[in-house]
Amino acid sequence: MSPIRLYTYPESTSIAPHILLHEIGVDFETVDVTSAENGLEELRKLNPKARIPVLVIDNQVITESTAIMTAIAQLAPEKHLLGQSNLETVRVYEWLNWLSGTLHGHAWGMVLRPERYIDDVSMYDAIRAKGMLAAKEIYEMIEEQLEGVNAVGHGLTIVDPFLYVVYRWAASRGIVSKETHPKICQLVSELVKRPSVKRVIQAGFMTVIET
Ligand SMILES: N[C@@H](CCC(=O)N[C@@H](CS)C(=O)NCC(=O)O)C(=O)O
Repeated sequence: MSPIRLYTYPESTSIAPHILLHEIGVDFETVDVTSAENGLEELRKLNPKARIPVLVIDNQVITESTAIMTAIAQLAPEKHLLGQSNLETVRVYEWLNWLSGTLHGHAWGMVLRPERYIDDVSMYDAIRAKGMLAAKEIYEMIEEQLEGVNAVGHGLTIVDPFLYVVYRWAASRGIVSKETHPKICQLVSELVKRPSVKRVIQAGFMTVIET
C-alpha cells in the first residue's frame, strides 16, 4: 500500500490535518510544495484547484481541509474526532463550514486575496478593510460560542486544530489576544500542550507563537 501523503506548506491550513495525522499515530509523509522539486507542478496535477492541503490515501486524492480531516478521523474511530454522538458530529460540521467557508474563504480571502474580488488595484485596501471587519466580527462570535477548551463536547475533535489555524492568523495580526478573546486563547493554550502540535513545530511547518 502506498504511504499516506499530506501536501502542505508552512503556516497554512494544512497545519490542522498535519496535527490530526500525529494524533491518530499513523505513518505518513509530508510534501512541502514550496520546497520540493516540482512541488507546485505536482500539486496542480493532483488538485486542479491548486490549493493545499491535499491528502493522498489508498490511491485516492482528497482535497478541501474539512474532507481531509474527516478522512483522517475515520482512520481512528476510537478517538471520536468527529464527536461522541450524532449531534456532536452535526456541531462539528456546523463549526467547520463556518470556519472554512465564511472565516477562511470569505473574510480572510478578502484580506489576503483582494484580487479575487476586484480588478481595480486602487480598491484593494477597501476590500481588505471590509474583510478584516468581517473577520473581527467572526472572532467575537467564536469567543461567545466557546464553552470550554474544546469547540464541541468534552474531547478533541477536528474542529480544535482548525480553530488553532485560524487563531494563528488572527493572533499574528494582533486581532485576538488573551485580553480580548480569553476563551479562544484558553482552547489554544490547552491544544499546544499536545505532542502532536509540538511535532508539527519540530518538523518546521509552523513557528511557536505566544498564547
Ligand atoms: N477550501 C480550501 C481552501 C484551501 C486554501 O485556500 N489553501 C491556501 C493555503 S491556507 C492555498 O492553498 N492558497 C494558495 C492560493 O490561494 O493560491 C480548504 O479548506 O482546503
